[in-house]
Amino acid sequence: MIEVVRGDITKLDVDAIVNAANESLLGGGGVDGAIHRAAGPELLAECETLGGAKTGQAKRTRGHRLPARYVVHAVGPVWRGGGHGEDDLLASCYRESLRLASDLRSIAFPAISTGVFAFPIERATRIAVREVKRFLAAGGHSLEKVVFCCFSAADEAVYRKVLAPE
Ligand code: AR6
Repeated sequence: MIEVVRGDITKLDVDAIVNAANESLLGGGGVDGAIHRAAGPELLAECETLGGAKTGQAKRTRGHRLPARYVVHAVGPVWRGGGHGEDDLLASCYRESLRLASDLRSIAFPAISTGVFAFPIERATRIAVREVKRFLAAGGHSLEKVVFCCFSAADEAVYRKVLAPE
């Protein structure tokens, strides 16, 4: 049910991909830039109707020119040392994204906040894995597959380590 893949999330044939966005929801660099480039200008036009989102929140749009039917735009926290609610805000991103995809069968996540926003990768991965496992176990959704899409081999190794049975 949980898979780890390495590559470009914009290429994945899943019902929804999650975007690591910022509060404007109007695009940026990193995975956000890649998703907007691949989805086409129709995605930005739809995002302009959303009125942004607060850190820890998520909003859903269509996928436009992406293989994925939907994009869930989640706003992760900027890492400020760990004492500013970063863990809870990141956990909230995963929960909100999963809730917005609970009518779908498959969703793929990037490593939210671990790029430009500088959240430590292993700490972020433990939160991501915990929230996904809890959500899947709680039921009340139609998800059959959750993909963690890693951009680097180093990130992939962290996900595989965190997901490995004890
Ligand atoms: N597919 C999968 N993962 C990717 C891709 C891709 N095509 N491109 C980058 N990554 P970041 P953040 C990985 O910086 O830290 C933007 O400007 C990347 O290697 O994209 O949440 C937004 O607009 C890293 O592992 O997101 C915000 O302002 C992960 O995606 C801000 O950056 C997240 O890195 C958000 O920062």
